[in-house]
Amino acid sequence: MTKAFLSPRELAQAIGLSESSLKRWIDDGELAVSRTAGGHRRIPLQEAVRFARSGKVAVRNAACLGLDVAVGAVAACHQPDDRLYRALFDGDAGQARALLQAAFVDGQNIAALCDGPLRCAMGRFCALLKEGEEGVAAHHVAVAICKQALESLRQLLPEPGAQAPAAIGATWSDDPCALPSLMAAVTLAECGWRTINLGPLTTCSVLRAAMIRHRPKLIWRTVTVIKDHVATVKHIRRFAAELENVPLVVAGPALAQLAQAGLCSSGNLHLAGSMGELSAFARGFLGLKATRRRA
Ligand code: B12
Repeated sequence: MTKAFLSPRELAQAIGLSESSLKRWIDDGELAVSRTAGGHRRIPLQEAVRFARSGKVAVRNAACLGLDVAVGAVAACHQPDDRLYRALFDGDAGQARALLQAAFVDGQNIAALCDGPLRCAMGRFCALLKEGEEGVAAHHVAVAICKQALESLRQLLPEPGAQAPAAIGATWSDDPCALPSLMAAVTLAECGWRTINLGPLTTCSVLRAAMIRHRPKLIWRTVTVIKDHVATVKHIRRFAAELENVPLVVAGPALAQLAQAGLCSSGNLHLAGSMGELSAFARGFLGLKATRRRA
């Protein structure tokens, strides 16, 4: 169970500083703290993690942050990481979460973790589909563990402010793959968006209902397993046209077949290849808005 707040002593131990040095960082405004009724400083976990990832200090003992990250990070690169794959295959949710949290606290961003180690590890499950129901069961266990780990990373992000723009997304209506849409939600949350993920098998009409309520500034759709490519291309184009100026980002392994059936980026429809691209697009979009407001 992670703690919501840390004392200056706990954070000082985690980053190998003296308590008095840490209090100086606090007094200089480098770290936001709240006070207990007795006037003692308390650091919200998300703020402690932000500080640890800022590059100004290095985490020496992440267990002091209340995270189970003592086993070493996975590299956010496109090399296969056997430890993550083994954890997913063995159903070891704690180990998978620990590997990913370690990489995150080390400074890796969510998009890089999704595009790198998570994608590589999940890709290795393909071969198991040939093994019938046992293979399918292994897929579901791995997906469930990845979902838990991603949710645990989301807990370490600062809460989006009241003014944060909303983004809504879901997988395509006949697509059962849960993970990419959750990845998009957590990637956008890291970029400062308030995200609502409707998950797999979501129709456009359900998405429309959510849009009326949450007024999103960005929509994402993931396309992993698509049955009718030609019909889906038509639906995506029609849906994008309905959204007018709201950008619609579509991505996933089925994109290649959809592109063959004539889908391409145009107007508010953006085809992406990775969470890194989504992150760059979402950050660019916010930067653009801020510049326009200043002008
Ligand atoms: C898990 C899985 C399943 C699970 C899903 C369980 C669940 N609850 O989610 C189950 C067992 C149900 C399943 C079933 C099937 N599957 Co399957 N499955 C996978 C597997 C192994 C992992 C999917 C996953 O989560 N990947 C993890 C993410 C990280 O990887 P990714 O999807 O590539 O996403 C990355 C990028 O593409 C991009 N991205 C993806 N979406 C989006 C969206 C946005 C907005 C953005 C910005 C970026 C982005 O960013 C991600 C991170 O880098 C993939 C293999 C693979 N390489 O992915 C096959 C795969 C998706 N399955 C496939 C197939 C064919 C099937 C079946 C049809 C097999 C069959 N013959 O029965 C069935 C379909 C079932 C159905 N009901 O329709 C194919 C799809 C081929 C295609 N579209 O071209 C794949 C790619 C395997 C393959 N190489 O053949 N599957």
